[in-house]
Amino acid sequence: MTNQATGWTRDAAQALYDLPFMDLLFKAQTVHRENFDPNKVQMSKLLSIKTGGCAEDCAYCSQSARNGSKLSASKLVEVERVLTEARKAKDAGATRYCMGAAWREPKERDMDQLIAMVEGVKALGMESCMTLGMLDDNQVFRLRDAGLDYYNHNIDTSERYYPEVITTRTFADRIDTLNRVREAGIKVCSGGILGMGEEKQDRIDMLVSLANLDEAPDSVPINMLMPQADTPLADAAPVDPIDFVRIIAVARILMPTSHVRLSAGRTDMSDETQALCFFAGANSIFVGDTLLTADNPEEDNDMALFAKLGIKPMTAEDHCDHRSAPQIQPPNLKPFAKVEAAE
Ligand code: SAM
Ligand code: DTB
Ligand code: SF4
Repeated sequence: MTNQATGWTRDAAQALYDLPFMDLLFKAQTVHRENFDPNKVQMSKLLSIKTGGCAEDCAYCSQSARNGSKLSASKLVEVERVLTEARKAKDAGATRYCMGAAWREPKERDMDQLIAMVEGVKALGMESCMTLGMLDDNQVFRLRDAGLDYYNHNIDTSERYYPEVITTRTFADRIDTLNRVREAGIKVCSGGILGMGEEKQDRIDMLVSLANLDEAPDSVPINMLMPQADTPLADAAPVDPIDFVRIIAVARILMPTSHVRLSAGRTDMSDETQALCFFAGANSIFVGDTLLTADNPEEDNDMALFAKLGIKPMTAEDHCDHRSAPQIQPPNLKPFAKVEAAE
């Protein structure tokens, strides 16, 4: 089953966003329960396989050589080290291993090593994901033939706001790579970042663009900007947590069968904000104390939060079956007004 393009309009998405918070969350949770087990969250682990020295100028990124960041450029990590880390992630419960490189696009000389990484991760029984920048057809086919499950390539923001954030490649370039990946049969992971100075409308437009791709992405990471020293967005104003939860809820409603990932920025979120994000339909996180270069909550903290909320990690089998998840109904799903009328 595919995620059919939905034809969502900006007005319809905005009307959802502007609902009273309780109504929006009720709707999002209802859609969530129709498509997923609401008490399960998928866990992915990230590894930076090539850090720093990137030729692109993404204003949020610590790895751009153009941002004057002090992060030094590394070489592509050895396959064996990647697989050692992947084994540890699997033992800690992660079902997907995501390998990220600070590149505009991969070079031909790196392809054999990348393919060995995908094959090695697959051999461990984990899903594989890569985020390597733009890909041409030949690279897409080689990665697909190696067994790559997901490719992450974020649109990051609305088409309107995009040039304020990145000038070295266009919004259309990003969509081209996403289409190439999907047409080759690799699952698409695409989302964006809140907190880069964009307007509310840009956040909504970003979700509408994602929902209206030829197929909605299988996985939608929503990142809260983690301001990085020496970047143009180092002093960006924080995102209001309620606005963040609203975007998660709208993402869930616009893309009912996609995994919505509560991604970067959880170190600055309270347990309560994260719980609201899960209630609004987020059902995936990155685990482990480091993302690519930035901090992420310690594993113990995440497991304590899951225990408090009665959330269980999604297993590999759950992941395959998510679209036939039982439609679990909570008690008292009646709207408040009806409960009152009955008294
Ligand atoms: N170089 C590749 C690319 O940009 O496609 C892959 C790695 S890149 C770091 C992956 C994504 O991480 C970006 O598209 C962005 O959405 C997110 N990201 C990067 N830095 C971030 C930050 N400081 N805060 C929040 N999200 C960030
Ligand atoms: C995504 O949307 N977020 C992840 C993943 N895809 C590759 C990356 C977040 C990076 C946060 C900043 C850092 O670790 O450097
Ligand atoms: Fe490079 Fe990716 Fe960072 Fe942009 S987000 S500067 S492409 S590593």
